[in-house]
Amino acid sequence: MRSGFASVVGRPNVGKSTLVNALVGQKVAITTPVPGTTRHAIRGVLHRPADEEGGEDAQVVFVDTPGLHKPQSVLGTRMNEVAREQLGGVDLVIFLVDAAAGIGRGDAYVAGLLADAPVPVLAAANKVDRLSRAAQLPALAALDALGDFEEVVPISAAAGEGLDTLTELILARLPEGPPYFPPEMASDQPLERVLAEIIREKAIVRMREEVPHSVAVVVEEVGPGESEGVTAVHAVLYVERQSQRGIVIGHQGRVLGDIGRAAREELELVLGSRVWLDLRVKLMKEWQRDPKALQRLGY
Ligand SMILES: Nc1nc2c(ncn2[C@@H]2O[C@H](COP(=O)(O)OP(=O)(O)OP(=O)(O)O)[C@@H](O)[C@H]2O)c(=O)[nH]1
Ligand SMILES: [Mg+2]
Repeated sequence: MRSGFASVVGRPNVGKSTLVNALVGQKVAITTPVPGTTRHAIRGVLHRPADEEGGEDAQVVFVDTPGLHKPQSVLGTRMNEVAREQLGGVDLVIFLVDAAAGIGRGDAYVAGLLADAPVPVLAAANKVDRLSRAAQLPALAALDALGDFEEVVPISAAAGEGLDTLTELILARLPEGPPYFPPEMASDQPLERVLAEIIREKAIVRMREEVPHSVAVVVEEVGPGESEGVTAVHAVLYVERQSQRGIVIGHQGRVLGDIGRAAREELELVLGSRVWLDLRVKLMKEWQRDPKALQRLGY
């Protein structure tokens, strides 16, 4: 069988997590319109059995990474490190850009880092569903000019365009190898992390400006609830400043209530049971700038 690891890297918000979810065929990473959403390296596994026409079994472990950016906090620096660590120890790298937003300096910076990558790089221009065919060509040319890539392909992670082609290009570059994950595993993330990320996603999309970046979620306990068939999830949503507490809770607790309801719906799907969500808001002053706090929060 063929198997291997493929990292997805790029500047924030280009659609890396959306792409990994689409390639894996299920949600393994949260996605939001806010740049800087992904904070960990998240492995998502595509299990592909040999098809009828022959071929062989394959397993691709995609690695979603934080967007590479100019850091403004210890967290930002840590996120960049996490992404850069995933340029090594993999079989290939997928360099993703947002073709609809235009290819710019942030992309050129990432391309510069990839120039030293010891593995083949496939470049993909994402979000082409937002571009006319005529507008795709200059975008692809601009991407091609950024480096020495094995291939440059147009895709839409959200609309599913070009993903079969991209998958074939990836599979063709994987070595013979063993399966790295058992067939039932789609992600390497521990359950508590998966649940915390879902809650964070629901919070981020209800926040503005700097608040999404100040939110961290820790799931402290998952266990049987008080009534039969209910799972109790105890979670803490951390903010950095006293003023953010009020924003997250909202007038008469409405914002927190909305976050909790949206999160609970998805937690129930993941856990396959009814969920009682105990979600508390706590202040951890300036945690983004505090290495000890980062460690406590799992970053
Ligand atoms: N129109 C369109 N939108 C897309 C596409 N792919 C992703 N998006 C949107 O782009 C936004 C960012 O997507 P993410 O997948 O979270 O981006 P990311 O690169 O993982 O971002 P960070 O984790 O912040 O670095 C979301 O609103 C997605 O819905 C696409 O192919 N077409
Ligand atoms: Mg992401």
